[in-house]
Amino acid sequence: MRIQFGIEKFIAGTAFAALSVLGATAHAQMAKPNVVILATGGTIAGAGASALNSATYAAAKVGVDKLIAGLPELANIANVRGEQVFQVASESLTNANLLTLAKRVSALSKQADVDGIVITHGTDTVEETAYFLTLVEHTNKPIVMVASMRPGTALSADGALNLFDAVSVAGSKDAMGKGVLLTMNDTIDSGRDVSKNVNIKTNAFSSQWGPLGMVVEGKNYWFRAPVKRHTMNSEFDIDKIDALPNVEIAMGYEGVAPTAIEALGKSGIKALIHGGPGNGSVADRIVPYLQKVRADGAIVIRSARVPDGFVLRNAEQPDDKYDWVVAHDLRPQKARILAMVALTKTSDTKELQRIFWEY
Ligand code: DAS
Repeated sequence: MRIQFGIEKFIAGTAFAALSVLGATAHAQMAKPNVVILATGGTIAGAGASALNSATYAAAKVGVDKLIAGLPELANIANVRGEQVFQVASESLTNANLLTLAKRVSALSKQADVDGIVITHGTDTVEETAYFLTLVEHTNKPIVMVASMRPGTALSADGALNLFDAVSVAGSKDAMGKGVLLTMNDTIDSGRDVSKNVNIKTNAFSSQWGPLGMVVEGKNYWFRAPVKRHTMNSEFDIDKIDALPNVEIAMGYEGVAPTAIEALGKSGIKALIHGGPGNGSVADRIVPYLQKVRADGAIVIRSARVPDGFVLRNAEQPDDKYDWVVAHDLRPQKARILAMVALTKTSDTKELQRIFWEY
């Protein structure tokens, strides 16, 4: 009986201990946010031939499960799972890819068991995807884009800490309601404002109006909040968008010929972004060609190739007279994103100009 009683007591004790551990683990897991990583490719998934290849490598090689497995520290801050949405270098993404990604983000954001979403992406066009998502995702949950300038195989690779930071921010309640974010190089930028400004350094990204904050050792330090409309305050909803109109860009420069504008005008575009020098200037010889684009029914939007500042309406060109729209502070590539989204709702130039002021 004694032995029997002893064994029963041992089994009971072990079971209790096991349940306590399981309970503690479950509690700990419950205490940690649930973060989904959507992987699309880029350098953060890249691989080079040697540790010295920080700039010569193949992007979009490493799968999301390997990225997660290579960063066991993630398990300390969140319950993480991954989905491989695409595996491409971001310069090759298409409008169809944007819609697929945005619809997956929307579906996940509606799940009660998802607290935040991280999107790993190439650096070349992450600023476009980030702006698109901030315009069309109706959620307050953190959506955090992340990329890297060096592949994980390189000396002083930046991807691992960038990804850790992104998961940390995506699992943070204080990152809610700030629109889509980009975490790179310890910095948290607004997806609307951020652009890639250096094509080969780890401090490649910045916003002309400044970052929103920093993330250091898993803690967020906020210094400002976005004032332009986004996410829950946006009139655009990806769940109601199934196609994006064709919007193209033509640059302005000394000696520019009208060839590109003429060809684009005949290609069925719904809007043409003109990326002019200075304050969105248009060469005298080009004005008639843009007027024809407008006369043929497409919208003309004046942006500037100058990265900072903003295009002033009726300054370099009589926009009221020509019925043109100005892109405010948006660079041509971002003006194209907003124009595509806006044109899913209206082609009225006064409404479009309002949208460019507000978003
Ligand atoms: N080609 C770049 C891209 O995929 C690689 C990178 O920097 O992520 O955007």
